Amino acid sequence: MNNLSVVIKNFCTEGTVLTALPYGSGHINDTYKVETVESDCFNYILQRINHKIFKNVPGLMDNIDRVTRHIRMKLENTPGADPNRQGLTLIRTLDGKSFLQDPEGNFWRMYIFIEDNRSYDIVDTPEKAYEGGRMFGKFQSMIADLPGGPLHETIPNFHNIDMRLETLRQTIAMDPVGRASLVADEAAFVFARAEEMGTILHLGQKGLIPQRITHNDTKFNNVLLDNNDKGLCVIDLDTVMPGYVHYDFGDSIRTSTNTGAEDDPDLSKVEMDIRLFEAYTKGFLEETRSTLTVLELDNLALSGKLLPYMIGVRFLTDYVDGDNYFKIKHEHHNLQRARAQFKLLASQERQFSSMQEVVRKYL
Ligand code: ADP
Ligand code: GN1
Ligand code: MG
Repeated sequence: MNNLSVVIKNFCTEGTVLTALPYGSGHINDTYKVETVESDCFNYILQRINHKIFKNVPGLMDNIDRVTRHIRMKLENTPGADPNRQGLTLIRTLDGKSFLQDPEGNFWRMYIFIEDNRSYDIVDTPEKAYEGGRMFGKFQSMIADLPGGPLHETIPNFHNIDMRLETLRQTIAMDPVGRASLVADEAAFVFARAEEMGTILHLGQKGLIPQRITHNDTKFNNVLLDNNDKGLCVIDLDTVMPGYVHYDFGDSIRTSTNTGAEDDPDLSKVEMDIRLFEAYTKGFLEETRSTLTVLELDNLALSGKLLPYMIGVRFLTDYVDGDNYFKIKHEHHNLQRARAQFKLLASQERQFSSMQEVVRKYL
Protein backbone atom coordinates (compact mmCIF):
# COMPACT_ATOMS: atom_id res chain seq x y z
CA MET A 1 0.00 0.00 0.00
CA ASN A 2 2.90 2.37 0.70
CA ASN A 3 4.13 2.43 -2.88
CA LEU A 4 0.60 2.47 -4.15
CA SER A 5 -0.29 5.44 -2.00
CA VAL A 6 2.62 7.39 -3.51
CA VAL A 7 1.32 6.50 -6.97
CA ILE A 8 -2.24 7.47 -6.05
CA LYS A 9 -1.09 10.87 -4.74
CA ASN A 10 0.02 11.72 -8.26
CA PHE A 11 -3.55 11.55 -9.60
CA CYS A 12 -6.32 14.15 -9.23
CA THR A 13 -8.52 12.02 -6.99
CA GLU A 14 -11.13 13.35 -4.59
CA GLY A 15 -11.63 12.15 -1.01
CA THR A 16 -9.46 10.23 1.46
CA VAL A 17 -8.01 6.92 0.32
CA LEU A 18 -9.01 4.05 2.60
CA THR A 19 -7.65 0.97 0.78
CA ALA A 20 -6.07 -0.09 -2.52
CA LEU A 21 -6.50 -3.83 -3.04
CA PRO A 22 -5.91 -6.20 -5.99
CA TYR A 23 -9.07 -6.50 -8.05
CA GLY A 24 -10.54 -8.49 -10.97
CA SER A 25 -9.39 -11.50 -12.95
CA GLY A 26 -7.54 -10.00 -15.94
CA HIS A 27 -4.55 -11.90 -17.35
CA ILE A 28 -2.43 -8.88 -18.34
CA ASN A 29 -2.42 -5.76 -16.16
CA ASP A 30 -2.21 -5.36 -12.37
CA THR A 31 -5.52 -3.90 -11.27
CA TYR A 32 -6.39 -2.38 -7.88
CA LYS A 33 -9.61 -1.00 -6.50
CA VAL A 34 -8.97 2.23 -4.62
CA GLU A 35 -11.67 2.92 -2.03
CA THR A 36 -12.24 6.34 -0.52
CA VAL A 37 -13.75 7.07 2.88
CA GLU A 38 -16.34 9.63 1.84
CA SER A 39 -19.60 8.23 0.49
CA ASP A 40 -20.00 11.16 -1.91
CA CYS A 41 -16.57 10.63 -3.53
CA PHE A 42 -15.81 8.20 -6.31
CA ASN A 43 -13.86 5.00 -5.77
CA TYR A 44 -11.22 4.34 -8.43
CA ILE A 45 -9.58 1.63 -10.50
CA LEU A 46 -5.80 1.91 -10.55
CA GLN A 47 -3.85 -0.12 -13.11
CA ARG A 48 -0.20 -0.83 -13.66
CA ILE A 49 -0.05 -1.30 -17.42
CA ASN A 50 1.95 -4.31 -18.53
CA HIS A 51 4.70 -2.57 -20.49
CA LYS A 52 6.46 -5.82 -21.40
CA ILE A 53 3.40 -6.60 -23.50
CA PHE A 54 2.42 -3.06 -24.49
CA LYS A 55 5.67 -1.60 -25.78
CA ASN A 56 4.26 1.85 -26.60
CA VAL A 57 2.31 2.91 -23.53
CA PRO A 58 2.09 6.60 -24.53
CA GLY A 59 0.54 5.50 -27.85
CA LEU A 60 -1.82 3.12 -26.06
CA MET A 61 -2.92 5.84 -23.65
CA ASP A 62 -3.37 8.28 -26.53
CA ASN A 63 -5.78 5.73 -28.09
CA ILE A 64 -7.69 5.33 -24.82
CA ASP A 65 -7.84 9.08 -24.26
CA ARG A 66 -9.30 9.63 -27.73
CA VAL A 67 -11.76 6.75 -27.53
CA THR A 68 -13.05 7.56 -24.03
CA ARG A 69 -13.49 11.25 -24.87
CA HIS A 70 -15.36 10.38 -28.05
CA ILE A 71 -17.70 8.03 -26.23
CA ARG A 72 -18.22 10.56 -23.45
CA MET A 73 -19.17 13.22 -25.99
CA LYS A 74 -21.76 10.83 -27.46
CA LEU A 75 -23.14 9.93 -24.03
CA GLU A 76 -23.37 13.60 -23.03
CA ASN A 77 -25.56 14.12 -26.09
CA THR A 78 -27.79 11.14 -25.26
CA PRO A 79 -30.78 12.03 -23.07
CA GLY A 80 -30.83 9.96 -19.87
CA ALA A 81 -27.29 8.57 -20.32
CA ASP A 82 -24.81 8.59 -17.43
CA PRO A 83 -21.31 9.28 -18.84
CA ASN A 84 -19.53 8.35 -15.59
CA ARG A 85 -21.10 4.87 -15.60
CA GLN A 86 -21.61 4.05 -19.26
CA GLY A 87 -18.12 5.01 -20.34
CA LEU A 88 -14.65 4.81 -18.80
CA THR A 89 -13.44 8.09 -17.32
CA LEU A 90 -9.68 8.61 -17.04
CA ILE A 91 -8.43 10.50 -13.99
CA ARG A 92 -5.61 12.89 -14.94
CA THR A 93 -2.31 13.11 -13.13
CA LEU A 94 -1.46 16.30 -11.23
CA ASP A 95 0.38 17.52 -14.32
CA GLY A 96 -2.60 16.85 -16.55
CA LYS A 97 -1.46 13.62 -18.22
CA SER A 98 -3.50 10.48 -18.86
CA PHE A 99 -0.89 8.22 -17.21
CA LEU A 100 1.99 8.32 -14.75
CA GLN A 101 5.45 6.85 -15.22
CA ASP A 102 7.08 6.14 -11.85
CA PRO A 103 10.85 6.25 -11.15
CA GLU A 104 11.10 2.44 -11.68
CA GLY A 105 9.68 2.83 -15.18
CA ASN A 106 6.22 1.43 -14.40
CA PHE A 107 3.19 3.01 -16.09
CA TRP A 108 0.01 3.70 -14.12
CA ARG A 109 -3.46 4.94 -15.03
CA MET A 110 -6.62 5.54 -13.11
CA TYR A 111 -10.33 5.41 -13.94
CA ILE A 112 -13.49 6.21 -12.03
CA PHE A 113 -14.68 2.91 -10.50
CA ILE A 114 -18.05 2.00 -11.97
CA GLU A 115 -20.15 0.97 -8.96
CA ASP A 116 -22.87 -1.66 -8.80
CA ASN A 117 -21.57 -3.60 -11.75
CA ARG A 118 -21.50 -7.30 -12.46
CA SER A 119 -18.85 -8.95 -14.59
CA TYR A 120 -19.05 -12.59 -15.65
CA ASP A 121 -16.32 -15.08 -16.54
CA ILE A 122 -19.02 -17.61 -17.51
CA VAL A 123 -22.38 -16.65 -19.02
CA ASP A 124 -25.33 -18.72 -17.88
CA THR A 125 -28.38 -17.12 -19.49
CA PRO A 126 -29.32 -15.97 -23.00
CA GLU A 127 -30.40 -12.62 -21.51
CA LYS A 128 -26.84 -11.87 -20.38
CA ALA A 129 -25.37 -13.01 -23.68
CA TYR A 130 -27.82 -10.76 -25.54
CA GLU A 131 -26.81 -7.76 -23.41
CA GLY A 132 -23.13 -8.42 -24.11
CA GLY A 133 -23.82 -8.62 -27.85
CA ARG A 134 -25.72 -5.37 -27.79
CA MET A 135 -22.98 -3.63 -25.81
CA PHE A 136 -20.03 -4.70 -27.97
CA GLY A 137 -22.07 -4.01 -31.12
CA LYS A 138 -22.94 -0.55 -29.84
CA PHE A 139 -19.33 0.08 -28.84
CA GLN A 140 -18.25 -0.61 -32.39
CA SER A 141 -20.84 1.73 -33.88
CA MET A 142 -20.04 4.48 -31.34
CA ILE A 143 -16.36 4.59 -32.27
CA ALA A 144 -16.82 4.07 -36.02
CA ASP A 145 -16.68 7.85 -36.59
CA LEU A 146 -13.71 8.55 -34.29
CA PRO A 147 -11.99 11.64 -35.69
CA GLY A 148 -8.23 12.18 -35.92
CA GLY A 149 -6.71 9.44 -38.05
CA PRO A 150 -5.85 5.81 -37.33
CA LEU A 151 -5.26 4.56 -33.78
CA HIS A 152 -1.85 3.22 -32.74
CA GLU A 153 -1.46 -0.52 -33.21
CA THR A 154 -0.79 -1.33 -29.54
CA ILE A 155 0.29 -4.92 -30.26
CA PRO A 156 1.33 -5.33 -33.89
CA ASN A 157 -0.23 -8.36 -35.65
CA PHE A 158 -2.29 -9.08 -32.53
CA HIS A 159 -4.89 -11.20 -34.36
CA ASN A 160 -2.71 -12.24 -37.30
CA ILE A 161 -3.29 -15.98 -37.22
CA ASP A 162 -0.54 -16.75 -39.76
CA MET A 163 1.94 -15.01 -37.51
CA ARG A 164 0.56 -16.72 -34.39
CA LEU A 165 0.98 -20.12 -36.08
CA GLU A 166 4.50 -19.29 -37.20
CA THR A 167 5.40 -18.31 -33.62
CA LEU A 168 3.96 -21.61 -32.36
CA ARG A 169 5.97 -23.53 -34.97
CA GLN A 170 9.19 -21.75 -34.03
CA THR A 171 8.60 -22.10 -30.30
CA ILE A 172 8.00 -25.84 -30.64
CA ALA A 173 11.17 -26.13 -32.75
CA MET A 174 13.24 -24.23 -30.18
CA ASP A 175 11.56 -25.99 -27.25
CA PRO A 176 13.09 -23.64 -24.64
CA VAL A 177 11.78 -25.44 -21.54
CA GLY A 178 11.41 -29.03 -22.78
CA ARG A 179 7.61 -29.05 -23.10
CA ALA A 180 7.29 -29.61 -26.87
CA SER A 181 6.88 -33.36 -26.56
CA LEU A 182 3.92 -32.80 -24.20
CA VAL A 183 1.89 -30.92 -26.81
CA ALA A 184 2.11 -33.19 -29.87
CA ASP A 185 -1.66 -33.92 -29.91
CA GLU A 186 -2.61 -30.28 -29.48
CA ALA A 187 -0.12 -29.17 -32.18
CA ALA A 188 -1.55 -31.72 -34.63
CA PHE A 189 -5.08 -30.45 -33.87
CA VAL A 190 -3.92 -26.89 -34.56
CA PHE A 191 -2.02 -27.43 -37.79
CA ALA A 192 -4.79 -29.60 -39.31
CA ARG A 193 -7.05 -26.51 -39.20
CA ALA A 194 -4.57 -23.85 -40.31
CA GLU A 195 -5.98 -23.31 -43.78
CA GLU A 196 -9.61 -22.80 -42.78
CA MET A 197 -8.57 -20.54 -39.92
CA GLY A 198 -6.62 -18.27 -42.27
CA THR A 199 -9.77 -17.41 -44.26
CA ILE A 200 -10.68 -14.13 -42.55
CA LEU A 201 -7.13 -12.79 -42.42
CA HIS A 202 -6.61 -13.57 -46.10
CA LEU A 203 -9.90 -11.90 -47.11
CA GLY A 204 -8.72 -8.83 -45.21
CA GLN A 205 -5.26 -8.89 -46.77
CA LYS A 206 -6.90 -8.95 -50.19
CA GLY A 207 -9.01 -5.93 -49.24
CA LEU A 208 -12.25 -7.91 -49.48
CA ILE A 209 -13.37 -7.12 -45.93
CA PRO A 210 -12.89 -3.64 -44.44
CA GLN A 211 -10.68 -2.67 -41.54
CA ARG A 212 -12.73 -1.03 -38.79
CA ILE A 213 -11.94 0.27 -35.33
CA THR A 214 -12.38 -2.80 -33.16
CA HIS A 215 -11.96 -3.58 -29.47
CA ASN A 216 -10.00 -6.78 -30.06
CA ASP A 217 -10.40 -8.14 -26.52
CA THR A 218 -14.15 -8.64 -26.27
CA LYS A 219 -13.92 -11.31 -23.61
CA PHE A 220 -17.28 -11.30 -21.84
CA ASN A 221 -15.78 -10.05 -18.58
CA ASN A 222 -14.70 -6.93 -20.47
CA VAL A 223 -18.28 -5.69 -20.49
CA LEU A 224 -19.83 -4.62 -17.20
CA LEU A 225 -23.53 -5.31 -16.62
CA ASP A 226 -25.59 -3.48 -14.00
CA ASN A 227 -27.34 -4.98 -11.00
CA ASN A 228 -30.25 -5.98 -13.22
CA ASP A 229 -27.85 -7.62 -15.69
CA LYS A 230 -28.47 -4.92 -18.28
CA GLY A 231 -25.48 -3.72 -20.33
CA LEU A 232 -23.58 -0.89 -18.66
CA CYS A 233 -20.06 -0.26 -19.98
CA VAL A 234 -17.40 -1.76 -22.24
CA ILE A 235 -14.00 -1.74 -20.51
CA ASP A 236 -10.39 -2.89 -21.13
CA LEU A 237 -9.55 -0.63 -24.05
CA ASP A 238 -5.83 -1.51 -24.36
CA THR A 239 -6.26 -3.21 -27.71
CA VAL A 240 -8.74 -0.87 -29.39
CA MET A 241 -7.15 -0.43 -32.80
CA PRO A 242 -7.77 -1.27 -36.46
CA GLY A 243 -9.16 -4.78 -36.99
CA TYR A 244 -11.91 -6.85 -38.58
CA VAL A 245 -15.38 -7.10 -37.07
CA HIS A 246 -14.80 -10.85 -36.82
CA TYR A 247 -12.23 -10.44 -34.08
CA ASP A 248 -14.76 -8.75 -31.80
CA PHE A 249 -17.65 -11.06 -32.60
CA GLY A 250 -15.45 -14.15 -32.35
CA ASP A 251 -13.84 -13.40 -29.01
CA SER A 252 -17.21 -12.77 -27.41
CA ILE A 253 -18.56 -16.01 -28.84
CA ARG A 254 -15.51 -17.76 -27.37
CA THR A 255 -16.32 -16.44 -23.91
CA SER A 256 -20.11 -16.06 -23.83
CA THR A 257 -21.22 -19.42 -25.23
CA ASN A 258 -18.91 -21.77 -23.32
CA THR A 259 -20.75 -23.81 -20.68
CA GLY A 260 -17.44 -24.33 -18.88
CA ALA A 261 -14.61 -22.04 -17.83
CA GLU A 262 -11.95 -20.68 -20.18
CA ASP A 263 -9.46 -22.93 -18.38
CA ASP A 264 -11.82 -25.69 -17.29
CA PRO A 265 -9.85 -28.75 -16.14
CA ASP A 266 -13.01 -30.83 -16.68
CA LEU A 267 -13.36 -30.89 -20.47
CA SER A 268 -16.76 -32.57 -20.23
CA LYS A 269 -18.09 -29.20 -19.01
CA VAL A 270 -16.80 -27.35 -22.08
CA GLU A 271 -19.39 -27.12 -24.87
CA MET A 272 -20.80 -24.34 -26.99
CA ASP A 273 -24.41 -23.62 -25.98
CA ILE A 274 -26.18 -22.69 -29.22
CA ARG A 275 -28.87 -20.77 -27.26
CA LEU A 276 -26.17 -18.46 -25.92
CA PHE A 277 -24.72 -18.16 -29.43
CA GLU A 278 -28.12 -17.14 -30.74
CA ALA A 279 -28.71 -14.56 -28.02
CA TYR A 280 -25.27 -12.95 -28.42
CA THR A 281 -25.63 -12.88 -32.21
CA LYS A 282 -29.07 -11.28 -31.99
CA GLY A 283 -27.78 -8.49 -29.73
CA PHE A 284 -24.63 -7.87 -31.76
CA LEU A 285 -26.42 -7.80 -35.11
CA GLU A 286 -29.18 -5.50 -33.85
CA GLU A 287 -26.47 -2.87 -33.39
CA THR A 288 -24.21 -3.60 -36.38
CA ARG A 289 -26.16 -5.40 -39.12
CA SER A 290 -26.87 -2.27 -41.17
CA THR A 291 -23.16 -1.41 -41.41
CA LEU A 292 -21.71 -4.85 -42.20
CA THR A 293 -20.97 -6.07 -45.73
CA VAL A 294 -22.25 -9.34 -47.16
CA LEU A 295 -18.81 -10.91 -46.97
CA GLU A 296 -18.39 -9.83 -43.35
CA LEU A 297 -21.74 -11.37 -42.47
CA ASP A 298 -20.96 -14.56 -44.42
CA ASN A 299 -17.88 -15.10 -42.26
CA LEU A 300 -19.36 -14.22 -38.88
CA ALA A 301 -20.07 -17.81 -37.82
CA LEU A 302 -16.55 -18.81 -38.86
CA SER A 303 -15.12 -16.10 -36.60
CA GLY A 304 -16.86 -17.81 -33.69
CA LYS A 305 -14.50 -20.73 -34.31
CA LEU A 306 -11.46 -18.60 -35.18
CA LEU A 307 -11.06 -16.96 -31.78
CA PRO A 308 -11.09 -20.14 -29.63
CA TYR A 309 -8.57 -21.46 -32.13
CA MET A 310 -6.38 -18.36 -32.04
CA ILE A 311 -6.44 -17.87 -28.26
CA GLY A 312 -5.84 -21.62 -27.87
CA VAL A 313 -2.79 -21.28 -30.12
CA ARG A 314 -1.55 -18.38 -27.97
CA PHE A 315 -2.05 -20.30 -24.70
CA LEU A 316 -0.27 -23.32 -26.20
CA THR A 317 2.62 -21.19 -27.46
CA ASP A 318 3.01 -19.57 -24.06
CA TYR A 319 3.05 -22.98 -22.43
CA VAL A 320 5.80 -24.27 -24.73
CA ASP A 321 7.66 -20.98 -24.28
CA GLY A 322 7.68 -21.30 -20.47
CA ASP A 323 4.76 -19.01 -19.49
CA ASN A 324 6.12 -15.57 -20.29
CA TYR A 325 2.92 -13.84 -21.39
CA PHE A 326 -0.30 -14.78 -19.59
CA LYS A 327 -0.51 -14.71 -15.79
CA ILE A 328 -0.76 -18.32 -14.60
CA LYS A 329 -2.05 -19.85 -11.37
CA HIS A 330 -0.27 -23.22 -11.59
CA GLU A 331 2.41 -25.04 -13.56
CA HIS A 332 0.35 -26.42 -16.47
CA HIS A 333 -2.26 -23.67 -16.53
CA ASN A 334 -1.60 -22.53 -20.09
CA LEU A 335 -1.86 -26.11 -21.40
CA GLN A 336 -5.12 -26.56 -19.52
CA ARG A 337 -6.40 -23.33 -21.05
CA ALA A 338 -5.38 -24.40 -24.56
CA ARG A 339 -7.09 -27.78 -24.16
CA ALA A 340 -10.31 -26.12 -23.04
CA GLN A 341 -10.23 -23.78 -26.06
CA PHE A 342 -9.73 -26.68 -28.45
CA LYS A 343 -12.54 -28.63 -26.80
CA LEU A 344 -14.80 -25.60 -27.32
CA LEU A 345 -13.75 -25.45 -30.97
CA ALA A 346 -14.50 -29.15 -31.45
CA SER A 347 -17.97 -28.55 -29.98
CA GLN A 348 -18.49 -25.64 -32.39
CA GLU A 349 -17.39 -27.75 -35.33
CA ARG A 350 -20.18 -30.22 -34.55
CA GLN A 351 -22.71 -27.35 -34.44
CA PHE A 352 -21.34 -25.22 -37.25
CA SER A 353 -24.34 -25.49 -39.59
CA SER A 354 -26.61 -24.37 -36.72
CA MET A 355 -24.29 -21.40 -36.07
CA GLN A 356 -24.57 -20.39 -39.73
CA GLU A 357 -28.36 -20.73 -39.62
CA VAL A 358 -28.55 -18.50 -36.55
CA VAL A 359 -26.53 -15.75 -38.25
CA ARG A 360 -28.82 -15.96 -41.31
CA LYS A 361 -31.90 -15.70 -39.08
CA TYR A 362 -30.84 -12.27 -37.75
CA LEU A 363 -29.81 -10.68 -41.04
P1 ADP B 1 -6.99 -6.74 -17.87
O1 ADP B 1 -6.45 -6.20 -19.15
O2 ADP B 1 -5.91 -7.21 -16.98
O3 ADP B 1 -8.08 -7.73 -18.12
P2 ADP B 1 -9.12 -4.85 -17.19
O4 ADP B 1 -9.02 -3.44 -17.69
O5 ADP B 1 -10.09 -5.73 -17.89
O6 ADP B 1 -7.65 -5.49 -17.12
O7 ADP B 1 -9.51 -4.77 -15.63
C1 ADP B 1 -9.55 -5.91 -14.80
C2 ADP B 1 -10.88 -5.99 -14.07
O8 ADP B 1 -11.09 -4.80 -13.29
C3 ADP B 1 -12.09 -6.04 -14.98
O9 ADP B 1 -12.39 -7.34 -15.39
C4 ADP B 1 -13.19 -5.42 -14.13
O10 ADP B 1 -13.73 -6.40 -13.25
C5 ADP B 1 -12.45 -4.41 -13.29
N1 ADP B 1 -12.56 -3.04 -13.82
C6 ADP B 1 -11.75 -2.45 -14.75
N2 ADP B 1 -12.10 -1.18 -14.96
C7 ADP B 1 -13.15 -0.92 -14.13
C8 ADP B 1 -13.95 0.25 -13.82
N3 ADP B 1 -13.72 1.42 -14.42
N4 ADP B 1 -14.93 0.13 -12.90
C9 ADP B 1 -15.16 -1.05 -12.27
N5 ADP B 1 -14.44 -2.17 -12.49
C10 ADP B 1 -13.45 -2.11 -13.40
C1 GN1 C 1 -6.02 -11.37 -22.20
O1 GN1 C 1 -6.52 -8.63 -20.60
P1 GN1 C 1 -7.48 -9.76 -20.62
O2 GN1 C 1 -7.34 -10.70 -19.50
O3 GN1 C 1 -8.89 -9.20 -20.80
C2 GN1 C 1 -5.48 -11.12 -23.60
C3 GN1 C 1 -6.54 -11.50 -24.64
C4 GN1 C 1 -6.91 -12.96 -24.46
C5 GN1 C 1 -7.38 -13.17 -23.01
C6 GN1 C 1 -7.64 -14.63 -22.75
C7 GN1 C 1 -3.64 -7.94 -24.41
O4 GN1 C 1 -7.16 -10.54 -21.99
O5 GN1 C 1 -6.02 -11.34 -25.94
O6 GN1 C 1 -7.96 -13.30 -25.32
O7 GN1 C 1 -6.39 -12.72 -22.07
N1 GN1 C 1 -5.12 -9.72 -23.75
C8 GN1 C 1 -3.94 -9.39 -24.34
O8 GN1 C 1 -8.34 -14.75 -21.56
O9 GN1 C 1 -3.15 -10.22 -24.77
MG1 MG D 1 -9.95 -7.51 -18.98
